[in-house]
Parts: sequence; C-alpha cells; structure tokens
Amino acid sequence: MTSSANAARDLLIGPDGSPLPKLLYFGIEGVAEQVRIALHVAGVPFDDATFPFSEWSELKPKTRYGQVPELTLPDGTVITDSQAMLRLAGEADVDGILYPANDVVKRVKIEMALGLVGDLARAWRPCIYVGMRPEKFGYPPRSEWTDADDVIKKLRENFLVEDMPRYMGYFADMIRGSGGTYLTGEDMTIADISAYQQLSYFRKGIADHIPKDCLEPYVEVTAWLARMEGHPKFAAYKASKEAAK
Ligand SMILES: N[C@@H](CCC(=O)N[C@@H](CS)C(=O)NCC(=O)O)C(=O)O
Repeated sequence: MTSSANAARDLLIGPDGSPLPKLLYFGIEGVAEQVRIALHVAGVPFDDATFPFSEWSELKPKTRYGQVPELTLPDGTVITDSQAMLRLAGEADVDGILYPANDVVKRVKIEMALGLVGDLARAWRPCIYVGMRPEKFGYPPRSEWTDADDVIKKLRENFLVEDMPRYMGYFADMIRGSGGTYLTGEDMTIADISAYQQLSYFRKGIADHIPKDCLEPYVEVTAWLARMEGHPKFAAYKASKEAAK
C-alpha cells in the first residue's frame, strides 16, 4: 500500500482497540450513501449511526455546521463534508483503486467526473428545494403559495427535457472515452460510486414527476449502472444492506 493509503487507514481505523469511525446521518441514502459504499469497498469497517428525522432538532445544534453527515474518526476528529469523506475513504482503499494515490492523470479524471456529478446535482436542486423553502426562491410560503404544485411540476418536467439529456450525453461520452467500462477507465472509482448514487436516485420513483424509467433512453448510462451493480464489491455491499433489513 502507498504511504497515503496507510495514512488514510491510520486515520480511519486508528490503533488496535480504537472505536470504529462513526458516520452520523439520517436513516436514508442521501449524500451519505456514497460514503457508506466507498468505506465498504475500501475495506474500512464503520459504525453506520443512523437516526430518525424526529431526533434531528435535538441533534442539529450538536453538529458543527447544523448539518449531517458527520464522520467522527477514532481520534475524535470530526469530518464534516460527504465529499471529504468520500475522498478519504477512496484514499484508504486496500487495493489502491478507488482514488489512486500515485496516478495524477487518473485522479484528475476522477475529479472531473465528480465535478460533473456536482453540476448535475446543482441543476436538480431547485426542483427539490423550491417546494421545501419557496421563500428562498422568491415564492410565498408554501401555505400561501396557491400554484406551488404547478410550478414544481413545470420545473421537474423542464429538468427532464433540458438537463437530463445533456448530462446523460456527457456521462455517455465519458464512459465511451474511458474505454467503455467505468467513468474513468477499467476500474470502479469513487467517481463511479458518487455518480451511481446520483443517477440511481432518479430511477427510484420517489420524486414526483420523475418517472422510474426516465434513464431508459440513455442506454450507455443504463449499461454502466448495470456494470456497477455487477461489481463484486459493490454487489456485496448491496447484499449486506438487504440482509440487514
Ligand atoms: N456539503 C454537505 C451538505 C450536507 C447537507 O446538505 N446535509 C443536509 C441533509 S442532505 C442536512 O443536514 N439538512 C438538515 C438541515 O440543514 O437542517 C455534505 O455533502 O456533506
């Protein structure tokens, strides 16, 4: 293992007898799921400390920025951002594949792919938050906003017509350009894990006006999603999750 992988594992795992790193988040996938998957693939055991939404008002003031996820390391250090956690987990990968320390070209590709996932997430965000915090977007509070449902529907339909095809084209180009297996080459990295989480969200059918089959026209993307699901370590994580239900 490289010295940075060893350093990352030391941070996350600590000396013998240390407590497990503790990942605090709601009992949903949200932005923490990519971290859970990456830690699992990297071979880092962790305490998946989930809590119900009803406990949030009590927990919020105890977090550093009033937000979760928070990852508490064995030495007490608190990591406050899912992107930082994702990279730390990738760095700690026993096989040195998720976020390879000595391959600067690969890392730049990974960063570009993560940036694209971030752009897609930003394009989608108003579709969610306009309904939750309408005042931030110049609309009346939800209780007084009479055509809220129409506005939300229109925003999400526009997203499907304008943003989705554009981003799916970018991801398809990336897969093709990398040789056709994963986003940055023949190995699954933290970029694939992050992109998988963002894209598979759209297939869940949990967002109104976003149909479960909305990714079906993008065959290179759906083939890549299927490859992810067939990756032995990724599949093992999903199986362990199912078994824990
Ligand atoms: N940049 C942060 C964003 C974290 C974030 O937005 N957390 C949300 C849940 S996904 C949260 O804590 N919301 C509750 C609140 O703000 O009160 C990360 O990705 O870790």
